[in-house]
Amino acid sequence: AGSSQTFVYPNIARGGNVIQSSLYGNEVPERAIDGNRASNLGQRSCSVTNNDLKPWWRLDLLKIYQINNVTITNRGDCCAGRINGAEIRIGNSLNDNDLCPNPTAGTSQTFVCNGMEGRYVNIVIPGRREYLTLCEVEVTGQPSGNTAPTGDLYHLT
Ligand SMILES: *[C@@H]1O[C@H](CO)[C@@H](O)[C@H](O)[C@H]1NC(C)=O
Ligand SMILES: [Ca+2]
Repeated sequence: AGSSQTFVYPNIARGGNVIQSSLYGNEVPERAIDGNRASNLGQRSCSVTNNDLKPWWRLDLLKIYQINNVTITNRGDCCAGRINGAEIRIGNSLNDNDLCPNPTAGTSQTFVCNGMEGRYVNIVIPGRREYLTLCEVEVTGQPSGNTAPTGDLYHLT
């Protein structure tokens, strides 16, 4: 355990793999799990998709966890409302996931998911064309007793 840890509970997002619906500029999905909450886009710590219909960002925790909290840091220098209506969906596959409370515009917000089980944490903006910007996504949880599904579940249709 690092002594410079900001949070009491380890941030399990740091060890995961990330992918998003598309790439805006150089704002790669890994920036949302770089351990840095800097929220000015110029600080190069935010992920951004293109102006996609239903943009999404997905974290693969590599095994199933019971997830306690998801803390999202929104962009701070502009455009805070773009995250309105975003959903946090947790589950073990792309088609089988459940909703944790919806993010709303603001700086850093914690959503309590109360032990929802899942290998994947999806952040999706349904129903409109939007840029999805995430300056940091932090996740706390414990490994579940269940076995993770195998195979590459990254392919969206
Ligand atoms: C979850 O978030 C709540 C509210 O911010 C906090 O009190 C609690 O310590 C957090 N728990 C974990 C496991 O991160
Ligand atoms: Ca970041």
